Amino acid sequence: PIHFISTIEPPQTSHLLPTQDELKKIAAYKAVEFVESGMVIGLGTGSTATHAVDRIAELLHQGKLKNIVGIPTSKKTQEQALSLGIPLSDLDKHPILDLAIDGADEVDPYLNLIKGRGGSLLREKMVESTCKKFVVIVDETKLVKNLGGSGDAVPIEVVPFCWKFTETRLRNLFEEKFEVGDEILRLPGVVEHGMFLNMATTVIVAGELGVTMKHK
Ligand code: ABF
Repeated sequence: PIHFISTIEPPQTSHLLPTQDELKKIAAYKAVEFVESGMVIGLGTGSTATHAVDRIAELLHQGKLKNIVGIPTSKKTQEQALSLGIPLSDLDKHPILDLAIDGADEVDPYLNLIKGRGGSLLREKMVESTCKKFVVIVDETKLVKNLGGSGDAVPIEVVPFCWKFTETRLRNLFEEKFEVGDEILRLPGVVEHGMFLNMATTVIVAGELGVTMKHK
């Protein structure tokens, strides 16, 4: 069951209508309220997650958070976190995370996600499949009734070797069946797909009228 909590906080912005980036920042800041001192945190990737990384660093420098360890989900996030002085580690040393915060491309009513259109996907799935809480942060444009509802493709990561051949096999598979899930993964050459099913524990949605949290 999904529990909805409307926090009924209008976005705090300088002008009447918040920009999309301001909405992303609002969702990110709200998610960082879940971070506690001593936690091992998955640091997401993308234009929304970047605000969360900034905020974590800010709270660390203010002394409001202590002993945080971050596991970055991409090289880009790793560089950002390092430049901000967030201590980093990896899954070898920390196989279970307390929390991960990341954006998404689509969120359905059951908190299933499509991710990876920003380019990052495999590392995200590795990190976010082993955390106790996975908080997803989006602006309201990411909400869909059904995954794929935005009309954009599901990202699939493949190995570079003969990738066009793999692409053709994938297209044939999609033609044969309407619903393709982990079958994709059985195709040689495929590394991972961007459907994150049953992984998010909380989704924070920032919209023009306020912030909504959905918990699983
Ligand atoms: C990454 O960020 C990707 O999985 C997803 O494609 C994207 C969402 O990006 P943004 O927050 O920039 O819309 O986590």
